[in-house]
Amino acid sequence: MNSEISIETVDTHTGGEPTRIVVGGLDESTFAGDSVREQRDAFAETHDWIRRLLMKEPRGHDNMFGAVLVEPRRDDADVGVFFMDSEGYLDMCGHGTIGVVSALVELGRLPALDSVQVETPAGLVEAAPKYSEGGVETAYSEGGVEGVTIQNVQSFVYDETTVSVSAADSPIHVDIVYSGNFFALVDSEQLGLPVTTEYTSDFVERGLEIRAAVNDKLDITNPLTGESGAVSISEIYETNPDVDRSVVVFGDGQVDRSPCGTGTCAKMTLLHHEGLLEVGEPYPHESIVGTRFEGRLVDVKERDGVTLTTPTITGTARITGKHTFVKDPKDSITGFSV
Ligand code: PYC
Repeated sequence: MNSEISIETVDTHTGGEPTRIVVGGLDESTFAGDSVREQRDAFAETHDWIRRLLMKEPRGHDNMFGAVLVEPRRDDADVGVFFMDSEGYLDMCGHGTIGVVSALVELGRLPALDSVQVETPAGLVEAAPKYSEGGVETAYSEGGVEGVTIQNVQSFVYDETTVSVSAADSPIHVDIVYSGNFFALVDSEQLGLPVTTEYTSDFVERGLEIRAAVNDKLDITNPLTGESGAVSISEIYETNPDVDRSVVVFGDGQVDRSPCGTGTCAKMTLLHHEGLLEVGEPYPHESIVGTRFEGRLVDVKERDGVTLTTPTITGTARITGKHTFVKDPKDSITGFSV
């Protein structure tokens, strides 16, 4: 068969959320840059049709998520990776990083290190795989990776605002938090909806509305980098006596099946800001489908008037398949949504 491409992927899910990881078939010299961020921007400029091909129908679906493995540019990094979704690209992804590190170690493509340094568009993230034999934590095990703990980039509460959304009688309160991506966090009580899958389509509508309203209202500048930014993800959360739950909406209206790694970091950063979470305190966090991450803040410090948290999350990813994606030159369909 004649094909314009031959792209190798390893697919994983982390707490139910997919990551289609591109591990071969792309010529990196065609999207060059001095950092993974620059490589991602070059890819977006010239190879966005590959994102659409892999993320959208008929090869993907509206809730597909992807990661592209690249040579890191930083000397202190072991792996470089950038992330993509149904709409575009995210600077950082927790579930995706857990998926990438688990898959690479499981497949023997990365030595079984205690700690893997991952260069992402948001900065350097540390990933620590955990192994176990018979339920007991061990050093490297043939049995494979049991979980991965990610130490995310430093995170902070950026601002708060109010926006009007169609289903609420009065404007709702939104907290804006950075944790590798800018999040709009909203208490689900304000929308009068419990975080259950019965209301998924309502959450998608509200989540997209909230993101658009905040981005219309605020000009966001990251105080650490001076770069302008925008909210890319809405997180609608429910506070419970046993375990907090959230529904996370991003991309073209996709819903994270995992508790969202960067979303868990954003929520912990907000809770610390409100005096409700101490450094070192475990924070279990549940997704709308009931899967969990265990979060923890490991440090808090002030820099230039900004309170910076260092969040960690632990989750488990499993490999679901390996693919070779092709595109017949006679095939005019390269990715669509319905
Ligand atoms: O796990 O950080 C995450 C994430 C972002 C978007 C989807 N998942």
